Amino acid sequence: NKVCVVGLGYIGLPTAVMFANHGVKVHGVDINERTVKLISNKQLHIEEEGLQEKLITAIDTGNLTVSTTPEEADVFIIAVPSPIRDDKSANLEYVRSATKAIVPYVKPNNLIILESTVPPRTVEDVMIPVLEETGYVIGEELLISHSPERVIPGKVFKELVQNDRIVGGINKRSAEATRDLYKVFVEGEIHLTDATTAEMVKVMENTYRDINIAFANELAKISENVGVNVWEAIKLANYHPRVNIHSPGPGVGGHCIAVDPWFLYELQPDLAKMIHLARTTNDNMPKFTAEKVKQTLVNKGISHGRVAVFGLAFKGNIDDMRESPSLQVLQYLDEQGINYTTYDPHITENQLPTQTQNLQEAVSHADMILVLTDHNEFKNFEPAEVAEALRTKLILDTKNCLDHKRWEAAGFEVSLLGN
Ligand code: SAJ
Repeated sequence: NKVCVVGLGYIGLPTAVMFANHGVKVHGVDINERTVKLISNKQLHIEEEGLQEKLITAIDTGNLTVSTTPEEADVFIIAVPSPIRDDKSANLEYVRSATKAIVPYVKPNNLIILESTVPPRTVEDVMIPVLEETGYVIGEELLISHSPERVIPGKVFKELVQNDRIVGGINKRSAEATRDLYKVFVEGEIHLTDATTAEMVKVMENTYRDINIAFANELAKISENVGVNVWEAIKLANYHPRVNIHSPGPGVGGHCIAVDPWFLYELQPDLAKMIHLARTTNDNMPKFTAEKVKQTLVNKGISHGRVAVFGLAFKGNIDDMRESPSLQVLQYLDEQGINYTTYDPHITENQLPTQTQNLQEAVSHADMILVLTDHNEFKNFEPAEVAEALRTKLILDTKNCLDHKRWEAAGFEVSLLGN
């Protein structure tokens, strides 16, 4: 078997490397020349635990080659972005163009798998019409399926192996061929269904999480007004065997949870009421957070404060700040006329004018530390190391990730989102 993986991002590259390190010949394709050059030099354009050494092995054994153009193969895996546009409609142009790009290389008996998360019916209505251009009989000569990726950034290699996998074929043969392929490294169960159901399942999973987080955020706001610590309350509620409330926070970022619910809304806006409300609730959290910053400063008699913002990535222990709620919090801080510096040990290139790689510089003359992501580095901080540099020792922990007793011992007044 030879596999051609189209799209070498957060999903495509780990997947390509996994197949290659299980003895499968893999050709990886990306339209970005810089990405291809880096990977062929065994260098990474993304951060993921374990990826570096696995990439080195994959290239050194000769099992993984990369270029900007597809090659003939037995299996094609498409793992390209499927974002939303400004008007929240699904942008399927990458899926369409990746499918078009493989058309000249496809041969009878090939299997084509879409891994990108897409609105239900995309395989049937977008991919199949493009693949019909090959002239091969769909479902007979060409097998097609959707096997949505379900791995979480930061734990990709563990989850690629251990998670159950959903495989939706356009027919039984397609589903079974896809299952046989992933069996090479998947230890979780592989569940077979049809392509449209698989698309629906994936979007449902992320929407479930979005709605649950929105619920937690609503509880956080209510708790603030009734004098309850929402974190304590959620922890206690979750001791119930049938309750699993997620955590509140400064917003929902990333390219999945904040995107996929819009796919369902676009399909059925009149029916997707709860989905829409949850999405807008979560989208309002950066504003709520910035207002809380302002209020906390005002309560201390500080009208034009300076804030040291800790965390730009969209969540803890990753290097990805695309669609990060932190960026929106900064925008609202600007609107409130609050000065800030930003510090994130995982974003090693300065991408913002306010960004510094120097912790002391970040906290120097600040009136507050605002924690927006739960990086391990923040949890392990020694408060005494920074305490002297601040003008006012306030800390607002929006992720409830710090050891508050230690910070209080160093003279800090600690506030929480949802308390
Ligand atoms: N967040 C909260 N509260 C929580 C959990 C998360 O505010 O209780 C925030 C995070 O801080 C972050 C955002 O939500 O800003 C999204 O983070 P996440 O950890 O929930 O999810 P992603 O986007 O990294 O990955 C999700 C996963 N989906 C599910 O857990 C159902 C992953 O398994 C998917 O593969 C991935 O989306 C994807 O690619 O679709």
